[in-house]
Amino acid sequence: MKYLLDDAGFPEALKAMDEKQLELLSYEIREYLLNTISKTGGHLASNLGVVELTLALHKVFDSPKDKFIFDVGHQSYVHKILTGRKEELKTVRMLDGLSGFPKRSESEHDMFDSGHSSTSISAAAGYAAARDLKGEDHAVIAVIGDGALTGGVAYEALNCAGQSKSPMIVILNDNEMSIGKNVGGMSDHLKNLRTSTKYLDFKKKMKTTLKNIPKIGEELYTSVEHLRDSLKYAIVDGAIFEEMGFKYFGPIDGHNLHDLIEILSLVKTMEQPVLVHVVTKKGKGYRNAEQNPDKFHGISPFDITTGKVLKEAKYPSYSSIFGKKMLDLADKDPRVVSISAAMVEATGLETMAKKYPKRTFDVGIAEQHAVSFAAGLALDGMRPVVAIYSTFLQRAFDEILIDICMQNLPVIFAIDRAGNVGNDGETHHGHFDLSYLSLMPNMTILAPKDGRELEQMMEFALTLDGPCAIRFPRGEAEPVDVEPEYSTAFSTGEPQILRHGSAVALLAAGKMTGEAVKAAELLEQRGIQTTVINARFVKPLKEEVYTSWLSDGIPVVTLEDNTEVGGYGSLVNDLLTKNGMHNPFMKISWLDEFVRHGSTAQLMKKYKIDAEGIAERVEDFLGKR
Ligand SMILES: Cc1ncc(C[n+]2csc(CCOP(=O)(O)OP(=O)(O)O)c2C)c(N)n1
Repeated sequence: MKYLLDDAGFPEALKAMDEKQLELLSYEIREYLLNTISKTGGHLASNLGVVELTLALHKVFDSPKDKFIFDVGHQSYVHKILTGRKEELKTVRMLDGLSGFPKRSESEHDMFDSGHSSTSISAAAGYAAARDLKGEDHAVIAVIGDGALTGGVAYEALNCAGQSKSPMIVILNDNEMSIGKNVGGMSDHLKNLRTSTKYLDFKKKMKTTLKNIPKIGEELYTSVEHLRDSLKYAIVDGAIFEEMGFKYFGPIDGHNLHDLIEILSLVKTMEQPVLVHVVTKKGKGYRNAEQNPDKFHGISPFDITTGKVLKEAKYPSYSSIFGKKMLDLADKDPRVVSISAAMVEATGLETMAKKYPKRTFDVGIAEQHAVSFAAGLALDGMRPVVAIYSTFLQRAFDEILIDICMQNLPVIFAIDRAGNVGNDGETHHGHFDLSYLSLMPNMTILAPKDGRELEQMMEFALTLDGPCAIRFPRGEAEPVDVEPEYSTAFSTGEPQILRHGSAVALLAAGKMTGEAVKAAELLEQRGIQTTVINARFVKPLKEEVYTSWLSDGIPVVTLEDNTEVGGYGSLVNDLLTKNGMHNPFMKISWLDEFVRHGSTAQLMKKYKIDAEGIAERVEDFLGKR
């Protein structure tokens, strides 16, 4: 059987297709997405929701001349399919395969490398301004979800872009969901727009609105008048977007190709900023995803019939251990509150949210607000725990530095997905937190070697009077069951010796402790006696302990799941230098570059920071190979 989707000529081939064919194509795309993503894993529900929207965009506009910018970019798989990457989608998020996000290096149809939320309107405004300066003529379209619209930067962009009067189109893809249920006042506003029964008569409304558009209003009105009976949209007075300078059109049924094509054809001709409010269903067409859109937002390979993930976990995840411990801490201490930026479930906080809904805050995709909000809570006696992924916390650098650290406030940062995250790739690796946090005065940074230590660290963090970050990796918390040879109770800055050997000392932060123990065993087999130190604290480092343990000049190798600039290794090296110690020194970490996607195991092997790679590099370092 010949499938429309097998046509090699997309996106041009869409131009000749009628609505019936496009409809058929939408079924084929959904089937292809489901079959493919169930095997590769990836962002399924968001892509199922934008099939008709993406088809309509490519039908009406001319990519790459017209520029599509997908916010976050996790919903760009359909765009990839329609721009010559259908077969390659089978490699999505795999080592050397397609990225799970738009990538300019991948296709001329990808206009902006994304992954972090809420930036599409800014980027589109930039493209539009450049176009105007160059006197060119093409459309610029930002596709942004209602979840992404909770991020402050989107409002900064609307604020400027609306005033600029430069033509651009914002498609607001409203499915009522962020990863979980969307939150906040804007979400309520969108709901009002969706459910408003006060749509004015289309003809009257169209007439006044379109005629008011300078220069072309009269003409435009005439040209679209014939649409009046078929269009199901209204132009709603008072929509916040209108106030900000965008002509608002909506709500439009985002699964109705006919309506989508009509509205996009109309706004294509408009010479001003326009916002089209499109209503879609996340997970559309696959019952399991429609019913559990949060679970199918980003999912590992799964069984299509049952919707169950194929790979079973051996150990509990760090997130679940964190979430459980939070409940325990909240039970014991009424001052404990938690804050998440649109990631309540993903960070493990849903159990606390159920039991203590008033003490669990979901602020939307608003990392900066989350941090300053925590400052206020801490100043008035609460003990906030801010649970944010390492990569997204980057957004709040200034708030952590000035609002929290400068005021020395007892806020705990639970930094999930610290270090390499694997298949989500460049934009999502948490390779930078040890670097950006270690430069902040007053900050204590902890990195647990396993789940049990994470719990101990959470208890310890609550005893501190100032800011504290606990960074832990994505995935399962494999226990590091080694009885320490020398261990003190938790005391600020003190590491722990797990194993003694005279040839080399491996100083490991967090999850790298497990790799260090395994590497030490390999080295032992090759006749190299190895000391393994579990740093526990990345900052501060207790100088007297480090200097006394390393005073015999033993070669030092630091290990961290962080970039090489400014993390644990840099701090240890500074400590040695400051104390006039000349131990031979080597740092093992991620390199000073953006690391692409692949499984974490593959990437660690490639960069030689898994146990085998470490053992090899240590042998080379000691001149033993
Ligand atoms: C700065 C930042 N914080 C958090 C995230 C994690 N994240 C990815 S998609 C998403 C929800 C986006 O919701 P929406 O824009 O409505 O898109 P949908 O998936 O519902 O289509 C979140 C919170 C992110 N990508 N960037």
